[in-house]
Amino acid sequence: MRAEIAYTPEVQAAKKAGKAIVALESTIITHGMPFPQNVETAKHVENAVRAEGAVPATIAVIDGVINIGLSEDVLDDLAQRKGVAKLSRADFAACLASGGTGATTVAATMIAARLAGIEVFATGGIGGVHKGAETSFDISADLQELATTPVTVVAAGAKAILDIPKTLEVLETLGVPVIAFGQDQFPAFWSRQSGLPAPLRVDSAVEVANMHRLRSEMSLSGGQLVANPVPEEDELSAKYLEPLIKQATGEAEQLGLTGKGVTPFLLQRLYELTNGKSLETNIALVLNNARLAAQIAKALT
Ligand code: PSU
Ligand code: MN
Repeated sequence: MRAEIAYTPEVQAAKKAGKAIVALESTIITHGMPFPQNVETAKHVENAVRAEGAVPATIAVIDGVINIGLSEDVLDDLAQRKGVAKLSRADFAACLASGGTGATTVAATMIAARLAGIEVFATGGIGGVHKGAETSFDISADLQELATTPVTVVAAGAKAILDIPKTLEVLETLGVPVIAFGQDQFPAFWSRQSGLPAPLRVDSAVEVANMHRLRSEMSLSGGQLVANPVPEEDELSAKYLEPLIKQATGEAEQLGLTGKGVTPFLLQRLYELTNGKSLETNIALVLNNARLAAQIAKALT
C-alpha cells in the first residue's frame, strides 16, 4: 500500500523546474467560508500566488487520492459538496484507505505538503487552544503538527474565538517558532493587534526562509508559524468583535458542540453576526498571506 498522490500539470511542471510552490488548504473552502465566496476566494488566492511568481497547490483528498493542486472542475465541485470530511492527522490515512473525499485542515495540509516536497503553506488562521479549554480540553491538532512537520505556515495569527494567550503558551511548550511579520505584537486574525508580544519578529521574507533552512540543517523537527497581520484597511476592531464572539461561543456551548464541529460553527455564526464583515476581512487576510508565502517560497529556491 502506498499513499497515492496526484499532481496537476501546473504543479508537476513547477516541481520539475524547481520553481517556488505554495501549498493551500481546502478546509477553509469547505468549512471556513460559504459558497460561492469560498470558491471565488480560492481562485483569487491561487492567482495571488501566481502574480508573485510562484505556483499554488491547493490540497485535498479526492476519492482516496491526495491531490496536490486542484483543477477548476474539482475545486468547483468540492466547494459545493455537502458533508465533505474535515481531515486532520488522525483521520487522514482512514480517508485514503476507504477511498473517501475530504478537505485538509492546516495539520493535514502540512502532512500532504511535506509528502509532496512543498515547504511553504499559506492559510487564514490556524486552529489553537479554544476558550474554556481548561474544562473542554479542546486544543487543535494544528499545534502539534507545527511541532512535528517541517513546513513554514503563513497565517494571520490566531482568531479571537480562541484563547490566544494559551495558544501562545502551547506553541512555546512545543518549541514552535512564532514569528510576527513586520510588527512586535502577535496579530489576532481579524485585528492587527492581540495585545500580546510575539516571541519573535522578522521583517523580511528572506530572513524567514533563512530560518527555515537553518532549522532543517540543525535537524530541528517541526515547522514555523509566520503571523502576518491583516492589512490595516481590512481589519475589524477587537472591541466590535468581542461581544459577538461571546455570543457565538455561548451558543456553541449551549448546543453542546465538541470536536471538529466547533470551529466551523463559530466561523459561520461570526459571519452572520457581523453581516458578512468577518468574511470580507478573512478574504483580505488570506490574499495577504498568500503573497507573503510566495515571497518566502521564492527566497527558498
Ligand atoms: N480558521 C479559520 N478558517 C478555517 C479554519 C480555521 O479562520 O477554515 C480551519 C483550518 O482548516 C484549521 C481548522 O486547520 O479549521 C482547525 O480546526 P480545529 O479547531 O477543529 O482543529
Ligand atoms: Mn478542536
